Amino acid sequence: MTGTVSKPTRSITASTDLSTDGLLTAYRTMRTIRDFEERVHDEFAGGDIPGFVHLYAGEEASAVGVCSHLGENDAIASTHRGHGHCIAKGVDINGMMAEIYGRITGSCRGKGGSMHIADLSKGMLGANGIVGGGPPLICGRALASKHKGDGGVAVAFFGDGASNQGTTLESLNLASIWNLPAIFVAENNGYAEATSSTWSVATDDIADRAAAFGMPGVIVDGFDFFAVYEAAGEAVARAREGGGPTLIEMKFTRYFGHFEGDQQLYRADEVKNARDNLDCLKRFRSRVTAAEQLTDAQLDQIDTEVAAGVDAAVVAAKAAPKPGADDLLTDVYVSY
Ligand SMILES: Cc1ncc(C[n+]2csc(CCOP(=O)(O)OP(=O)(O)O)c2C)c(N)n1
Ligand SMILES: [Mg+2]
Repeated sequence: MTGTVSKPTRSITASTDLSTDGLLTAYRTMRTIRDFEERVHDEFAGGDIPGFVHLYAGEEASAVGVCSHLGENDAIASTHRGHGHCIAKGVDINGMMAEIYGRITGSCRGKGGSMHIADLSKGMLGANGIVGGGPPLICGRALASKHKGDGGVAVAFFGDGASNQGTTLESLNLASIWNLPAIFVAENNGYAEATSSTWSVATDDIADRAAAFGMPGVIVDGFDFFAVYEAAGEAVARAREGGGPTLIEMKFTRYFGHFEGDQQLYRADEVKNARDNLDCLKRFRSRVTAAEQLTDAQLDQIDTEVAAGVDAAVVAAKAAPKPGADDLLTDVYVSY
């Protein structure tokens, strides 16, 4: 089962500095990720989507709570479970859906698929099939920003499994000794494939490792958008002001299997409990309606608009052509 929380976990806080528009955008983005993922889950079962697909549903508050603080000058590196990070960083869902279907209209002209969606124009450095591949990338990006003095911050999202990779630990060390504007977001969903983090992670809390690298470490309830938003806001502000890196650990549950097709024989009813009692979208809705910041009608309207947008993305993706033989030798090298 998932790791025991041995320290206070940040949960819902008293207030937020988000405006009405900011709240609406955060909800719309989380809802877009959820609908996108639920739809890809259904479509994958139909057999038209090639390759491996790893879904992010359940973890939306992490991507959106962090990326709400980022702008065009900031960059993120993602994982094999990357759709949510892409959407939160502003990548177009039409291009993403087409990419997942392997169509020429895709974000990477249909040649990357689910695990390799990237959009450098949005500061989205790429989903990544290499577990632990993101942390070194953001050290490079953060170092570049530091040298250029452009105020940019770089964020790596990675899993509990990736937290054990040498690349991640080396990156934490580099970011600290170079005092980089870097943020390391450990998305602890309790499993690396079918292996429980209680078997694979030596400490109960990944955030504890921050002390070994001389940086702040914080544990956040990853189902709670507001707790994520607050913790990420502090980390981003510190990084921008030259205060160096932070390690943030999100604790939550993924709603689908490790990959589409996973029978999930290693877990029982934790998903039902999370969907019923912990879900980030439900909690966001109850909090903002109770505080009279937004109304159910406003949120319902977003639900309707998002569903239509995701539907249109699927229709367009299915209708688009696949790359042809002529496309085999294009996009092989990047021109600088
Ligand atoms: C370097 C490397 N080792 C192993 C794998 C196979 N692999 C793919 S995903 C995964 C588990 C990753 O778990 P975690 O980091 O917790 O991310 P999660 O899938 O839970 O989001 C593994 C071992 C890989 N892709 N790359
Ligand atoms: Mg994991």
